[in-house]
Amino acid sequence: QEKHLLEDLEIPLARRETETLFQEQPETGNQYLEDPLLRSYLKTHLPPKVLEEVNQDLERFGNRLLTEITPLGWECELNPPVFQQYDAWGQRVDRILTSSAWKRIKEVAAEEGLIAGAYERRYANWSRLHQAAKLYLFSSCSGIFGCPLAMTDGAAKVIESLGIPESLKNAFDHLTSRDPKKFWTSGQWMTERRGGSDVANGTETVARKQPDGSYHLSGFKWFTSAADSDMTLTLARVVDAEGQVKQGSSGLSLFFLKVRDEEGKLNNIQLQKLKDKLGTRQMATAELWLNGAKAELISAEGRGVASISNMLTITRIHNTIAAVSHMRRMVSLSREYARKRVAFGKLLKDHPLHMQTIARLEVQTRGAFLLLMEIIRLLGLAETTMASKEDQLLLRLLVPVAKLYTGKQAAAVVVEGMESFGAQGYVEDTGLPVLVRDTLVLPIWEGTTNILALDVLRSLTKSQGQVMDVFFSTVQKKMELALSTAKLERAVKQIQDAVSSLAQFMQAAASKGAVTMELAARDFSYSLARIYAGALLIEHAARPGASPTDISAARRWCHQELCPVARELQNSTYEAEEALADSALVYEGSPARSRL
Ligand code: UCC
Repeated sequence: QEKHLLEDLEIPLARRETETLFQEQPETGNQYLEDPLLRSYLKTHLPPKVLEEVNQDLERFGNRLLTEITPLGWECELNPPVFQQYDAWGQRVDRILTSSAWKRIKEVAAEEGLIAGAYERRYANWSRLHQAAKLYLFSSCSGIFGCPLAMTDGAAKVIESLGIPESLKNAFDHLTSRDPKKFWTSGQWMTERRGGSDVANGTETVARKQPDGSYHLSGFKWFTSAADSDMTLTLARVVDAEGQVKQGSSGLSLFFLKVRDEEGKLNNIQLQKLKDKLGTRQMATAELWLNGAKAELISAEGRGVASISNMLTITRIHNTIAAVSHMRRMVSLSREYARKRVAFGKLLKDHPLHMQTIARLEVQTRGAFLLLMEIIRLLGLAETTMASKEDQLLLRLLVPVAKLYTGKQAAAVVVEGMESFGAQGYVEDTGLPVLVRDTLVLPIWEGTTNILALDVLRSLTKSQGQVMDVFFSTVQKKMELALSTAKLERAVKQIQDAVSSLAQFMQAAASKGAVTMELAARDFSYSLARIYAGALLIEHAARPGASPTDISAARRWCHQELCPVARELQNSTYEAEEALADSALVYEGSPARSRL
C-alpha cells in the first residue's frame, strides 16, 4: 500500500489532475426503481389496471428526473433569482429575473401533470396517490419547485371547493393545465409583519370595495414565497361604509388576484426586496407592497381563515411530501457513498456502526413515508366522495400531525445523513448542503411545530374528541390484522401498550385545565405520529408477501418511545409550576429575569 501511495505522489504535476482520482462520487439511478417501499406500497394499494399505468409512468418519470430534471434543479441553485428594481432608463419595473432552468421546470411540471393529475381524477380516488408519488420523486431534486406547486395545488383546491365559480374558472383552468404555455402557478400571501403564525391578529392589509364590485387591497405582505407566480390567494380586512375594519379572525376575508395584467404590468404591487434566506434560494421570496391591487373577494366576508384552511391542508401535505422526499434522497446518496468510500481499510458499507447509523435513518424515512401515503389515501377518498365520516376526521387529525412530525424528522435525518459523508457533506458543490438547507425550512413554513401541535388540539375540540375515537379504533384494526404474524408480536404489543398509555393520558388530561393540554400539545402530537406510523409499518409488514426488511423496519420503529406524552405527564411536565420553572430556566441570567 505504501508503495502504491508513493507512486501516486510521484505522478508528474501535469498529469496529476487526470490520474489521481480521489473519490468516486455517489450516484443514484432511477429513484422509482430504487425505492422498494414506494413500489410495494403501490402494488399493495392500487387496483391492477391502475398499477400497470402508474408503474409505467413512474418508471418513465424516474428516468426523466435523472437525465433532465435533476440537472435543471442544480442549475436553479447556481442561478438564483435576481431582483431588478429599475430598468436602464430609470423606470421602476420591479422584475424578478429567474433562470431558464426555473422556467423549464415550470414547463415540465405542466407536461407531467403534477397538478393537473390530481384534478383530472383519471384514477378516481387513486389519482392523489399517483400525483404524490410523482411529487415525492420530484421534490428533492427540482430546485424547490415543489413550493410553487404546493401553493398552486392549494389554490386549485380552494377554487374547486368553492364549486369553481364562473369568475374563477379561467384561473382554475390555468392552474390545472398540462399545457406549459397556459400553466399558472399561484402564491399564498398570508404572512405579514405582525403575523406569520398569528395571521388572525397580525393581518393589516385592507380591502376597499369598488363600484364594479371588485376590491383594492392595500398592505404589506412580508414573506411571499415563489413571488414570480401568476396569481395568488391572500387575506385582507374589508373596510366598511364607516371606513372601519373588524379586527381578529372574523375580520378576515379571502381574495383572489392576478399579479400582472394582460400587458404584463404589475397589479398595483411594488416589490420591496427579495429575502436573503438560508435555503430555498432557487426560489424568489419577496416583500410586497400592495397599493390598491385589484382583487376579487372569494369567501364570505369574515370567513377568510376557514376558507384558506383548504389551501393550508394541501400545502401542509406538500410539506410532508417534501420532508419524506428529502429524507429519501439523503439516505439514497448516503448508501451509495458507503459503497464507494474506503476508510480504515474497507468500504463504509462494511463498517457495522456506519450501517447501523444509516439503517436508523432508513427506518425513520419508512415510517414517514407510510404516514404520508396514509394522508394521501384519505385525501383521495375525500375528494371522490368515498370517504366515510371517520376517514374525514382522521384526515383532519393526521395532516397537522404528519406535517409537524415529518418536518422535524427530515431536519434530523438530513443532518445525520450529511455527517455520513464526513467533511465532503459540508462542501457546497457536492449538493449536499443544498439538501440540508432546503430541508431546514420544512418545520418552519406552513405552520411551525408548535402552531401545528395547537392545530392538532383544534381538530380535537372542533370534533368534540371524535378524532381520537377514530384514531384509537383505526390503530386497533391495524393491530388485529397483524396478530397472526409471530415476528411482529412484540411490536404489536408495544403499540397496544402505547395506545393504553395514550388513552390514560387523555383521561387524566380531561380532568385538568386547558393549560395542561396546551403544554402537552407537542408531546401529544409526537405520540400520535409515532403510534400511527408504527401501526402503518406493522400493517405493511403483516401483508402477504412482506419482506424481512418490512418486518425489521416495523420492529425497530416500535423500539423507540412511542408515547412520550404519557411519560411527561408522569413527570408533571404539564403542571403550572413546571411552566413557571420553564421560564426560570430560560431566563436565568437574562436582564428580563427580574421582570418575570
Ligand atoms: O405562505 C407560506 C409559505 C408558502 C410556501 C408553501 C410551501 C409549501 C411546502 C412546499 C414543499 C416543497 S407560509 C404561511 C403559512 N402560514 C400558516 O401556516 C399560518 C399558521 N397559523 C395557523 O395555522 C393558525 O393556527 C391560524 C391562522 C389558522 C389561526 O387562525 P384563527 O383564526 O385564530 O383560528 P380559529 O379561530 O381557530 O379558526 C378559524 C376557522 C375555524 O373555522 P370555523 O369558524 O368554521 O370553526 C377553524 O375550524 O378556521 C378553521 N381552521 C381550520 N380548518 C383553522 N385551521 C384549520 C385547519 N388546519 N383545517 C381546517
